[in-house]
Parts: sequence; structure tokens; C-alpha cells
Amino acid sequence: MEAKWRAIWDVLNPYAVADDGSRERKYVLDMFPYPSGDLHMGHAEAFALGDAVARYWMQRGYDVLHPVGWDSFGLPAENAAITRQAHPADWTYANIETQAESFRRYAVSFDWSARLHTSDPEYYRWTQWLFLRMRERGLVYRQESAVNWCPVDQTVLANEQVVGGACERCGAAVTERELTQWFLRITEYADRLLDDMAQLRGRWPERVLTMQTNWIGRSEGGYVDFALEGGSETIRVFTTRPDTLYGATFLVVAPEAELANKLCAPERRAEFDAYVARVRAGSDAERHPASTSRTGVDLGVRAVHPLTGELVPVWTSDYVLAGYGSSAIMAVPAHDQRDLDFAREFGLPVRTVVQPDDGVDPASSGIAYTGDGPHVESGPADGMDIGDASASVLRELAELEAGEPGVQYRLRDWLVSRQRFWGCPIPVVHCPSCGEVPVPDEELPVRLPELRGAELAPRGKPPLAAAEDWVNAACPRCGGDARRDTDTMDTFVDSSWYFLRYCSPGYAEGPFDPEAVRRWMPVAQYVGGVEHAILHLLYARFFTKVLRDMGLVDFDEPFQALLNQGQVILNGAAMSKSHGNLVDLGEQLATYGVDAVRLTMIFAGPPEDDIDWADVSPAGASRFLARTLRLADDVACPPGTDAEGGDRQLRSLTHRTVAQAAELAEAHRFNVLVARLMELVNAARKRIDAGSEADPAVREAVEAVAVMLSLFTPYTAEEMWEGLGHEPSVARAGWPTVDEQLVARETTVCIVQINGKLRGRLEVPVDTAEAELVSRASEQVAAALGDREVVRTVAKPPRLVNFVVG
Ligand code: ANZ
Ligand code: ZN
Repeated sequence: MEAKWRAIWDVLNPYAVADDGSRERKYVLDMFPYPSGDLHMGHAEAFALGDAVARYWMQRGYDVLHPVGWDSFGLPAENAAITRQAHPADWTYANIETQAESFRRYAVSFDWSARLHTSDPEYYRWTQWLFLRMRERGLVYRQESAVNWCPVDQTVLANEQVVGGACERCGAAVTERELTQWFLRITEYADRLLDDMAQLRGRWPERVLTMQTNWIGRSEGGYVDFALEGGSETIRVFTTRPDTLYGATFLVVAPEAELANKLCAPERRAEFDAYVARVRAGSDAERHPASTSRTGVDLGVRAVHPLTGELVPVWTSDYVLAGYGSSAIMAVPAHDQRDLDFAREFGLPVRTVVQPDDGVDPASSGIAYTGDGPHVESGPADGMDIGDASASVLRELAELEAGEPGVQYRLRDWLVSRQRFWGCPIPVVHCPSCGEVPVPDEELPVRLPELRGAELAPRGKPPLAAAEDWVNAACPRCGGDARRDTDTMDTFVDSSWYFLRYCSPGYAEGPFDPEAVRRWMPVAQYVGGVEHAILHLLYARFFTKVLRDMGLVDFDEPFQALLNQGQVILNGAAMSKSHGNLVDLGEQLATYGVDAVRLTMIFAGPPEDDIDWADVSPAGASRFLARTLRLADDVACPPGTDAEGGDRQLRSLTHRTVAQAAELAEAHRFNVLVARLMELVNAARKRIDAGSEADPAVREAVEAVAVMLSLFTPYTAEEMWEGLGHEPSVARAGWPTVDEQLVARETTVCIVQINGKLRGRLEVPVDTAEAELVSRASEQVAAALGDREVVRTVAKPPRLVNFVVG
């Protein structure tokens, strides 16, 4: 059955986009896969869900764009190439073909004509083009910076690729290095990335919005300048609690900050250098924000408190991060736990300036008081609460020109440089006389050189730097000898705009045809894993905003709605190769068939929940499908028979099911939809078994089943549709029309009494719940009840409600 229908679909191409304006458009997008071997159970779940969404809208008559492509640059291909003495493209494109074949077998409703691969020169040409446009807008810069370095992969890692101090990919302990790196200035968009989330509320999972909000981490507060005792230097600190300034008893500077090095007194030098070396060996990923480090060094200098004139010592400790705020803080131990832990460790003073509501003194309890309360020992701010005290302190500072209000973000600029081969080359040439020169647009793409096998092995310098012929280039500006940039881009750059390319595949005048994007974008429904809740989505949102500023798109947000599916797990644990508990998708498909696996994924529960493969039954799904398929064979009246006059009860069930199924599909409650479908299948079976196989109501029911089932199990649905005497494809059959009269629930009259006497009548659906019935009844007799107290209510739904009053 699978082979038969695949051949027919290849000819019919039922999922091709029309894009001719004849139908309303809807763009349904699955997060594109990384080609790491064949599809696995996680793909099977995600794509079954995305497909249900796409197929639903197709049945509703929309022109649906449901494209597929591959996020095909990345480290695994490169590592495989080194091991196999091959080119990363060999492994990548072979896996893509395997996955493509599996997608066809899995019968996902893709329009294959939009297919793309981010590692194709036709694609990365435009990634480079976008990079250069961003550079022209001042959104790209190069800077020497301390980076996370994986000594095994010999590459820079983004902060988020460092997990617990180890490389996310290979597990090696990550160290720090100073390198000149490319950055994208995403911080310039921090406020818009925050504010525009208002457009997504209710249509994106709330927890994703929360994660993005926390990642951006906007903090309001102020800067305070402390003059160095006897020097011209000032130490600027960032604080979210200017109100506590009177309680600041020492300053702490981040050990890696140049300021710490500059401030350090000669007699502290040796201790300081040793401390910095120790800190550098670690990684800052695990330090922020809750770490309770109690190590540090007194720098041997003092600063002047701007409001009290008091001298406070200046320390360094790794609980203060370089690169956040001003890399220095004022420590207020009474009201900040990290500061208090540190103060207690080193015997530094604690001064309470906000009266704790429980009267417990932080200095003796060891617990910082972070709540609000009247301020004390705070000059003009005495008696004020946090808000007023902050304003008062900032006013004082402004008069003295010793501080100002300020906002800080946890978000940092996006480090996009990678010292690896299999990525998009940075389209810049370094010329000894002209400096950094962009490669002219007409020379794009800057193609990767042909390197393979051992040539790709990391040797401390990027593989591209070792490709001498490639590196040496003429300067586009002066024609002199110059060198190409040897970094490639983070693959998250590739995936930040692929959804736009899908709108006009093969477009040669730019990354996308703005007209096509206007027609299709924003994506109506994005489907993918919660592992992309932060980075991918943030970067794609950032790119979209930049493109909007460039006038290339006319919307703020690329993805109107987001659905995060759960994971497929086994016996309560995540599946992984290392745990040896992988369920092989290919084996499941071979044993139960594509439709049974797809139905199992859908029926297991709400899409957001994890699916434990040990708890579900693809065999049960398979039996259900066989039973359903038999219905089509048993229908005995010809196609096109008017259902009018058929069994009223079955017709009513059919129409109610179809109406409800639409609501359920739109709410992505596909598992409930399937349960309703099963009820309809059972009802139709009962009629057939009772000898009503020629009743047109039976045909109507079974046809509705076939169309609804086509969202989930395309093979069975096609087979049924054919069995019912229709031309393929059921994918284009159209959603059954609902007759509202048949949907309306059967009603009855409910008698409303007060103390047993008739006081009103209500027409209610027979299945009205007791609570609703009582509330409607009491509304109806409200006037008659007056202010008498109801001592008891007797309800016999749906026919009687009696209020007993005193
Ligand atoms: C004094 C103070 C008193 C603070 C108080 C807090 C509570 P978020 O929300 O993360 O922005 N801070 C500032 N720069 C820092 C850095 N580079 N590394 C580590 N900590 C830093 O927090 C800002 C607060 O974190 C700032 O406010 C500062 O401590 C600290 F009762 O200043 B606060
Ligand atoms: Zn030059």
C-alpha cells in the first residue's frame, strides 16, 4: 500500500503550492533537520505534528506552503570527514538523500520544489550577502575577546555550547583564549526583541517567552562612580539597587577586567596574578548568576564613597563577571546574598540600610535582606521605600556628577566566528594597506576550498588558514596581495533566515523575493523542539528585525505561532545512543507501517507532552487502522448518494464530530480529535453490522472519517477514499461541510420550581451539566426568588430544578 501511493503522489504532486492567489495562503513550517544520519523517533513525532497542521489547512482549502530543507553545515559532518578521510559534503549530502527518502516514505506533505540546503553555494552566497549588509549597517564588528576554547575540537565555543565547564560536543574541559572574533550586534535590538514579544503572547508557549525574556535579561538601575583614593582613576559600578548605596562597604572588580590589573597594588601583584590564572582556567558559563564563590583578593587600594566620603576597600573576585555591567560592583552585604557570603568570608563590614520587616539583622543571621522597607542611615533617603530611595540616591549622584540611571542586559553580542571548515566563509579580505575589505557582491559566494580528510583536522589554526591557495587573494580595493578571512560562521546564522528563502526558492536577485515574502510571511505556524526555545528563535527574530530596518520585509516577527512538541522517551528516560535505549524508527516503520507509527505519535497525548514509547501501542494503532479501512469496503451505496434521509442519529454524530474536529485541530488537540474519530468509526461499524451498509448516512460518516484521518495517516486515508469510489488524492478532498442543524444538540424543557411550585421553563440541551442548569434556572427565577435565601437546591438534569427557600 505504501509503495502504491508513493508512486501515485509522485505523479499527482498533491501538496504543490499554487501561489496564484486563487486561495488564501498559509505558511506551515517545521524546524528544518540537521542531516546526522537517518530520521529518528524525534523527527517522526515532530513531523507527524507539523504535517497534521499543514494537511488540516490544506483540507480547509488554503494554499499551504509546507517546505523542507536541511541545516547542512556543522561540526558533525566535519568530524565524520576527518575520521573517514572524506569531504564533509560526501557525508552531508548522502545523509540528506537518506532523510529525504525517509520523509517521502513517512508521507510528509512537503512541496519539494522549495527544498534548500544551507551548505549549497547558492544558499550561502546569500548568507554572505546578508552578513555584508549587516556590516554596512554597523551590526558586524571584530573584536579581540576572551573566548571559550575547546582544546579537543580546537575551536571557539559560544557560551551556550559550554555546559558545566565542558564542551557540549566532546565533553572536554573548556579553557579561555584571547582571539579576534566576529560579532553581530544583537544587543542593539535587545529592547525590540523584548517588546515585540507582546505580539506573540498567547500564540507562543509562555515558557518560551519567559526563557527569551530571561536570556535578554534587561535590568534597570544606575551607574555609580567611586573615585580612587589619591588617584585620578574612577571605578564605575552598575547596580540595580541604587537605593542601597549607603550600605556599600567595599567594591569588587572582575579578575579578568583590565581595571583590576590596573588597580592592583604592587604588594598584591603576585597573589593577584595567581588568582587570575586560576580563574581563567575555569569558564564563566557556570558563574552567573547564582554562584556563591568565596574566593578573591584584596587589591590593596581604596575608593571614596561618593555620598559619605568614607574609604572602602577594593577587591577582586570571580563572582563578578567581566563583560557584564561595568565589570565592577559595589558590594552591599546586608542586602545581597553573594556580597554577604563574601563579606563574612573575609571579615568585611556589613551595614543595614533597609529595615528588615522581620527585624532580623543580616550581619548576624548571614541571610541578606532583599525585601522592601524604610531606609535607614541613608541621608535624604531615610524612611523611603526602594523606589523613592533609588530616585533620591540617583538625584544626589547626578548633582555630584558621580552617577546616572542606566539599563543593562544579560544578552551579549553574538559571537559568530568559528575556526572550522564546514560552514559559511566570512566574505572579507584582509589587506595590509586597506585593512578589512568586504568581498564585492558580484564575487559572492566566497566558496569553500576543496579540503578533505586530514586537511580538516584542527591544528590550532583554522583549516581555512592552512589552505594557502585559497587564503591568498587580491585585495578587491587596491589589487595588492591580501588574505581571506579564515573563519566560518556559526551555523545559527544559516538558520536565521532560511524560512524567507523558502518563499522564493532559486531566486537569484537576492536572498529572497520581497514580493513572495510579502505573500507568505510571517509563518502562520512554526513547529519544532523546545531545545530551540532560546537561540535559534532569538536569532531568527533578530534577523527579521534587521531586514525590516533594511526595508526588505514589512513585519516584526517571523513566526506568528509556535508549537513545541515533547520528546519521545523510553521507560521514563530520554533515548540516546550512550544509554543504549534507542528505538529505531526504521524498525518501527517496518514492523507496524508508517501510518500506525504516525497515528501512535498523534494519539499518545497533547503535542507538548513527552511520549513514552513503552506506554503506547503502535500495534493497537495498526489494528484500528485495519478496522477503519474495512469500513470503506463495506459501504454499499454509490458515491454521491444524498445523505438526506439517512439515519438521523448517525448523521448528527458525523456532523458534530466534523465540527468539533475543526476546533480541536485548530487548538492542536489532535489526540482528542483521534478519540472522537474512533467513536465515529465505532458508530459506523455498528450500523453496518446491523445491516444498514446501504444507508447513505453510513457513507457520509465513512467519507468524513477518511478526510479527517488524512491529517494523520495518509496511506490509509487514500486507500479508503479509493475504496469509496473517489479519485485520488484524499489530501485535496476538502473538509466536510457541516450542517449546523445536525450539529445542534437535542433540547428538552426544564421545569424550574420554587418550593415545588412551577415558576419557569427553560429550553436546554439534553446534556447540560448540573451546574450550568442550576445557574441558568436561578437566573430565570431571580425576580421571584427576591432576597430569600435558598437553603437547598434539588436538580434532576436536564428536566427539573427546584429551589427550596426558607
Ligand atoms: C548593589 C546591590 C545591592 C545589588 C543589592 C544587588 C542587590 P542583574 O539583575 O543581573 O542585572 N552586578 C553588577 N554587575 C555585575 C557583574 N559584572 N557581575 C556580577 N554581578 C554584578 O543584577 C545586577 C546586580 O548584580 C547589581 O546590583 C550588582 O549588585 C550585581 F541589595 O549592586 B547590585
Ligand atoms: Zn588593499
